[in-house]
Amino acid sequence: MALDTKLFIDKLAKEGYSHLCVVPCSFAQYVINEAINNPNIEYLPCSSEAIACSIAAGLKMAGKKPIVIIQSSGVTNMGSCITSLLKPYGVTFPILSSWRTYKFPDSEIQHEHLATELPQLIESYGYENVILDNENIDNAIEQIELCDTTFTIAVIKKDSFTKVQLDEKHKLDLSNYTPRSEFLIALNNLFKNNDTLFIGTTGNTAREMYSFMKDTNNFYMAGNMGGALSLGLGASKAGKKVIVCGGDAEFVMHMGGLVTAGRYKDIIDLTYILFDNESNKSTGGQNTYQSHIDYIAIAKACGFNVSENIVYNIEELEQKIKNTKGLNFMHVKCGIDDETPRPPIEVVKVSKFK
Ligand SMILES: Cc1ncc(C[n+]2csc(CCOP(=O)(O)OP(=O)(O)O)c2C)c(N)n1
Repeated sequence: MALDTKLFIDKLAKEGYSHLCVVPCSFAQYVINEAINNPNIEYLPCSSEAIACSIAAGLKMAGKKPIVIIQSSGVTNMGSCITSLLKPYGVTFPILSSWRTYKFPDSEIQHEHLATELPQLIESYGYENVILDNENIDNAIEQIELCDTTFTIAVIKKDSFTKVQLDEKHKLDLSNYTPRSEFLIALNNLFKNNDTLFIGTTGNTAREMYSFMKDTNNFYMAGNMGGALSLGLGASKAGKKVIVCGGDAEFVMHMGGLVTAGRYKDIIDLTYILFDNESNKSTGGQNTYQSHIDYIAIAKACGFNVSENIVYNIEELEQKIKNTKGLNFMHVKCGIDDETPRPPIEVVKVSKFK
């Protein structure tokens, strides 16, 4: 059984819920689609769960009725906001978290811990947890009302909502951009059997690297979304030449890492290639709604050497990536490839870089 997603959002809007502050999770894909489609509730995309939580607190404290929707891995990111703002100030609003499962030897090892420990984590914050009723919509709404007034987090199980497609007007058209696979193949050819360390970020970048960069020295970071640049900084401070292949949603999650990296710009060999497909491909293709930001200007302001122009084709990337030194940033616009398989657990679970 699954809840009727359109009815669910309609009922939330009727109860006066005004904003959905979201970091996407594939479990909530259809709720997100309907929130974007439905003009009676505002979809508020957030670059991290910590940010979603603080925005919702601000909305609630100013008289609105927000709801936060996130993935279980993001409950960790919200810890500071929960323990040092929501709890001490007595601010409540519904937080709906997916509950990602894990079964060995699935390579989504980022979910292994919370697959069993999520309730304990929530309880350690001083919150109750309830499993969102996915059979009775009125019960589900009642549970959300409870979360609005008490310290309770509602946990969403897989397949809890019926399918809803995005309305045509909200769909992205990336057909004019070169697919990311072609850029990755070019990198593979350039860095074949070279000891440059490639770090692939959570989301589809790492997955696609596994299919299209078979001959390079790759580390596939399945979780720790937003941490790739800083992981690369650590490795480059330890003497490695590093290229991070990132995504536009991953890039903004812990953007403070740019400030730290910039401090070491003269003594490291680190390049961040932002593969910007304007979407969260791996959680259902939701628009990241980041077209208002100038990635190149941000990196430049933090001390990175930047290619002043956005890269649209393979030749431009090849030219710019050759002989890079120091701290560099490239903004590559790319299209969407078909789904590729996840790297298997034995290539993901590596505790030391080659
Ligand atoms: C802390 C945290 N929040 C949310 C997620 C869920 N998540 C996994 S990948 C992803 C989006 C990645 O998008 P992007 O970086 O643009 O890469 P793409 O998949 O488009 O290649 C999200 C939101 C997560 N893994 N961790």
